[in-house]
Amino acid sequence: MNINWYPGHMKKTRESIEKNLSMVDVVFELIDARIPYSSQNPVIDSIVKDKPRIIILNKADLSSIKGNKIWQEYFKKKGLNTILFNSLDRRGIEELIHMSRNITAEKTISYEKKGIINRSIRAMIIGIPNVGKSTLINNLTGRRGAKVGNKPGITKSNQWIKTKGDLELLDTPGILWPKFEEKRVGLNLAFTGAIKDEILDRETLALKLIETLVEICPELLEKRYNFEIGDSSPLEIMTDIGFKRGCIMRGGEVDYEKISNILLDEFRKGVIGNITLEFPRENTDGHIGV
Ligand SMILES: Nc1nc2c(ncn2[C@@H]2O[C@H](COP(=O)(O)OP(=O)(O)OP(=O)(O)O)[C@@H](O)[C@H]2O)c(=O)[nH]1
Ligand SMILES: [Mg+2]
Repeated sequence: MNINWYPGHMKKTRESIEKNLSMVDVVFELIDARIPYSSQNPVIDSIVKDKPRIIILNKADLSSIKGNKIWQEYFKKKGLNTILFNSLDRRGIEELIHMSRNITAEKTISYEKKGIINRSIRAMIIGIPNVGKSTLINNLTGRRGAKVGNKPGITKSNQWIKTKGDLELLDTPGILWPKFEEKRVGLNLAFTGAIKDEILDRETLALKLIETLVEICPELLEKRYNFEIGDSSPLEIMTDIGFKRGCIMRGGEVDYEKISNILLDEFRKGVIGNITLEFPRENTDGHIGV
């Protein structure tokens, strides 16, 4: 999905998410475990307010184990419920449902006191584009997911889907705008494919990715492409990898477009390794802090 965000659009989006939030018991906030800072909406706290929230560090199958641990701790320390997740895998669902029940227990008890028993927990998924919202909805509902139809007092366009664990999920996720201001954030979003490649031409983007990987995990880059970095510049590295991978044009020059596409694609698929691109400042360890 290609969205151009402008102030009026953000206001409208915010209002529509807030309207939907008022109908749910818990919010599933999806962020990308490779770039937890860059992929979190800048005003998320003011949108969600005190509604119970679970931070889902999605695509945790692509980020590093160390990064996962550090970020999970980071959010926990902020008092937020956080789980590491892979939307493509069904195994995390139980934990998500369990956590949803726990953090909405008080509400459930107050309903039960009023005689309303076996009430489903209602949830909504929010996050920036491409973070995995639809994948999570599909995984939660599975093939048996049946629409439960409109509930009284709910605008017609909203459908609730019954999911595993007796959850009811709003079928339309809230698509939030990403952070824009910081250059590093823009790059991270482009590296992971959250924003379209057009912000930078792919060759420049791939060079920036090499520069970043040399800083964060030079050993993974060397291992994957079987070379030694030494004091090579990103362009020299790209040229080297290009030759190695046979990305050569007629005349013997490296096909930079082709090798750039390969590098970006392999990074996004996790082929280069499990890589977290940013860390909380207190855990930078010489890495990129936010
Ligand atoms: N490896 C991995 N890939 C994932 C995960 N979740 C989603 N994806 C992939 O990420 C891409 C985007 O997933 P979607 O579910 O379409 O994302 P979305 O948030 O619905 O995106 P928009 O509808 O554009 O806002 C797809 O190629 C998914 O297969 C995950 O946990 N791990
Ligand atoms: Mg989607």
